[in-house]
Amino acid sequence: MTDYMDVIKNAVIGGKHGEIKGLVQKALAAGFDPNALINDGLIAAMDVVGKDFGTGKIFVPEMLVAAVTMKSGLDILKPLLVGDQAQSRGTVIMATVKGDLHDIGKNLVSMMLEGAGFKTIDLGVDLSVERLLDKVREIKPQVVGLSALLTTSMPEMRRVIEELGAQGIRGSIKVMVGGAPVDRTFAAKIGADGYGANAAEAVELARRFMCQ
Ligand code: B1M
Repeated sequence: MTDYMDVIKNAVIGGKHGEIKGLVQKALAAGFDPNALINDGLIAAMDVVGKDFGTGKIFVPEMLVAAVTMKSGLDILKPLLVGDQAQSRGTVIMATVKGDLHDIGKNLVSMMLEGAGFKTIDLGVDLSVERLLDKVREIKPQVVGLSALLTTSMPEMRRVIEELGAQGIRGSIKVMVGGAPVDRTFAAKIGADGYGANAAEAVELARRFMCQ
């Protein structure tokens, strides 16, 4: 039997954009679990890509093609993760903070939240504090989820939390943060309500917020 997990991982690493959708479809037909394909195939591949970029083995164009390839793979898996939203568990606003264009992790968290029954409004990347605050006032979500992949964009998370406080709306909103350089200590230091190491933890956190 073909080990589609390895084939898919290598396809993302190699930026085989034209092949990935077919490979994911074949893996599903062969009985591979969608969540495993995401975690052990697509995400595992991006870890390798990140390391190769860090060591200078590859450069931004290769990293970009790998990201596009991963997104195409996710497109096939997304409908399988999104569940019944007839009864919304609550509203979550998701965004990647100002100065940061990385959106794969944030998209994954949004997908999993939707799958868990949350109404999820994804505001995209490079989101300014001002625009986010406007949206919070308009939508009145229970949870704001912030993603950052760059150490240089992490301080924007603190700015969002401070501004929510300055506008007098911090008390009615839970803020969760995540992204590769973020950790629990940083989350506590900036006054976030919680930190998710991955999409599953983010969903768990959002569920807990709804019970508080
Ligand atoms: Co960039 N990049 N990148 N990049 N990139 C990193 C982050 C880097 C670590 C690579 C490296 O050096 N090894 C490095 C950052 C170093 C640092 O800050 N210390 C880096 C750099 C330097 C850059 C540029 C500056 C490169 C340049 O131009 N010279 C540039 C910056 C652009 C900008 O943002 N202003 C840049 C650009 C890019 C691309 C555009 C080419 C592309 C992004 C494409 C896209 O997202 N549409 C890209 C990519 C693909 C990466 C790596 C390789 C992969 C990121 C990824 O998608 N991972 C990355 C290296 C790495 O992280 N290993 C790297 C897969 C994804 C599923 O994981 O996003 O961590 P992740 O999300 C996880 C968890 O973190 C968590 O759940 C997700 C699922 O498990 N999570 C949350 C995420 N958000 C959450 C929110 C939550 C809870 C959990 O609650 C709200």
